[in-house]
Amino acid sequence: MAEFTPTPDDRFTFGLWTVGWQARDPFGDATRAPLDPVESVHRLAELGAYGVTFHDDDLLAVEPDKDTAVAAFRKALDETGMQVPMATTNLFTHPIFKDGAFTSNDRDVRRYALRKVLRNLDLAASLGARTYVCWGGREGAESDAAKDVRAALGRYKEALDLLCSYVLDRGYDLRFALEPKPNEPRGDILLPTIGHALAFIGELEHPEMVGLNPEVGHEQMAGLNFVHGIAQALWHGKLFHIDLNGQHGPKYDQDLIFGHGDVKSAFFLVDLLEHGGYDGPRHFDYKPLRTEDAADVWASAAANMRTYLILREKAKQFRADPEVQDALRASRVDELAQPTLAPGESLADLWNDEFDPEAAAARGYHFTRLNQLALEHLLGVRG
Ligand code: GLT
Ligand code: MN
Ligand code: MN
Repeated sequence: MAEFTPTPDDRFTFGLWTVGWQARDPFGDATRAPLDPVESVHRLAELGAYGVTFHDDDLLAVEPDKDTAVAAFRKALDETGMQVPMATTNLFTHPIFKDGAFTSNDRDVRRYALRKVLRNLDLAASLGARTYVCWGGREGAESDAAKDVRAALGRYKEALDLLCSYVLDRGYDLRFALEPKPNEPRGDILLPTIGHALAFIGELEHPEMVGLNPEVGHEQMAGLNFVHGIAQALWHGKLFHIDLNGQHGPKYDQDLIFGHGDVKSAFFLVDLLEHGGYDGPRHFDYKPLRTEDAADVWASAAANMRTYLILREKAKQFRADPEVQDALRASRVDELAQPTLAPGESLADLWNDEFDPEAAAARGYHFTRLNQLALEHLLGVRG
């Protein structure tokens, strides 16, 4: 259906490492050939995407010379009008980072990691990126004896403070977004959840320059409610960017297509993003299944965007349905926005309430009706 055909106005973006994933896993070799980033830019543009994102090393997938690779990438961007709203550094593939980058026990490695980020920050800024993601997949440990976590957090803060001061010195229009993940590849990763990362940001020298890039599957791996996490990130003004994908509960990081995991959570997530004030790119960080061939990769990229658009339409219909509006009122969802004390009231005024706790306790909230209405919209039997 044409209404579910993406356009750049929808601001869908993809990491080069997503469609370019060769499907190597801990048990098996690659099932797909390397993909030229130039081809990815063109194919994604044809599918209606708005932009691409990249790690420094992603640009070298088929062309080993950095200058040549960057020139070809820039040309593809110019030819297609594709944007680069976000960039990041690969601080996890090379064996040098086996004990982490910013928090490696080896000081020389920490210094090398900073240089690797600085180099790519210049490139990111020159391509117009506004967000710089830090996913610390190798920042962690397998043994509690191996890592002094308090010292590691000190080094993590030191790295971010230095990177912020560099961006300020250069006058770049860039902000950092931390991406939490509980585990994998490390046994335990530092800043494992949205909540841990938010608390950490409060300790930084430039907290206003650092926010979050939460990923659906990373919170769900920890059994957490992603929609609640995103709502809290929005409440703190810290949802700088988002990684959309799918996950079936607490297990290894599946990076499924958006909506191919917990579809009900995906529905409420789209509802929140569309009606909750997030105006950044809708970035897909997924992996085409290892079983898929080169052509299937593009079908999977299209599926992410189509699923988002379908859910966006469903969320709109849900909000517009008079029965849903009635159910929301009956459940008093809107009453929560009302401050508990009226303007001018003080705690002393609470004593004037005439209130029957037993009668209030007996009243139902009718949440079942609301949930069933959401489910029926999602299943396509309403609207
Ligand atoms: C890696 C990871 C993702 C991060 C990427 C950004 S790299 O693919 O699994 O979740 O977003 O560094
Ligand atoms: Mn991610
Ligand atoms: Mn992931």
